[in-house]
Amino acid sequence: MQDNAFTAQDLHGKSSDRTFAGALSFARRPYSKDVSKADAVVWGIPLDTATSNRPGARFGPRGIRAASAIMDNDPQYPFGAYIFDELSVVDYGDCHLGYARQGETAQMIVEQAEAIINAPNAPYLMSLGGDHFVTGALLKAHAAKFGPLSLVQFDAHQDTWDDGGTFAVDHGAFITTAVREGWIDPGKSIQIGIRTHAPEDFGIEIIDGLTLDTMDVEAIAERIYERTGGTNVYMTFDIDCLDPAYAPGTGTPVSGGPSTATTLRLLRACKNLQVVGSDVVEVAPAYDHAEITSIAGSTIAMYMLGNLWERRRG
Ligand SMILES: [Mn+2]
Repeated sequence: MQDNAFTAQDLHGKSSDRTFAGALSFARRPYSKDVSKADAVVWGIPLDTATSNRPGARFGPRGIRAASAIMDNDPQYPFGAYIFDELSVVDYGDCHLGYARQGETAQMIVEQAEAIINAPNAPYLMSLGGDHFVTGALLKAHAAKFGPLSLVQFDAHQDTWDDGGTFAVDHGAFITTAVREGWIDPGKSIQIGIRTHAPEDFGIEIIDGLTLDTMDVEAIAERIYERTGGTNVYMTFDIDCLDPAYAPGTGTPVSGGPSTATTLRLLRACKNLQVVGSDVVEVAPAYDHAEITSIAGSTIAMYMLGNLWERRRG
């Protein structure tokens, strides 16, 4: 049947939707607010009012979903299997936000995220931004459940700017808040691809963009495993980690980042991390060309689910 996003009878399996047609959800997974049978939940957070430069990431979830349509009907590369036959995934739709109520934004995200991850079956939550501020709220929700998290952050930016002592609605300051509030353990956290300077690093390890370019993927992964030491990891992927050649459609692009291929190899090398939640943020389709960035974002998101599928089947 057409339109698997709302006609599916089961959370598993593939759709028969043509790539160019049908109702869009992430990889044609069924839309549902019932997560009780889901191993993983995909959720959009269409917010871009925390951006310091170009807005537009509020259209990120829509762009990623559209680009993910092609990922459904064939086995997912490079996993060599149809991962959704075993991994049950629902698309929960988008976070409800009041764009004019900035002061309530964080709490709205936190409460809705908690409703998902604290369901009795404890589904894995993969969120689609939105600007990077959403990750602050997601860290708060996950830390309330799992305790202080080891953060693995792919990004051109440290996001450690002054938050003014509050949980500021700022996509460049949420790390400051997360460290102060104890949502992340900076001693077990690592940032990959950084190529800007912020005044603070809070002791978080950094593999900067130019250094990354000299390292092989296995060596980078080893540093990530050593740093996180088998603890609960939250993985956040700011699409501006990629070089603008591979991800032009984002709000704050910075030259000198890795290619999509290198990044995907790195994500595969990280498959044994104990990732308890993840997100892909800062995809801004208005600046994109030929869906380059949305395709990259949807592929990174699919790798996150593929790694989860592989980890769960042992
Ligand atoms: Mn960034």
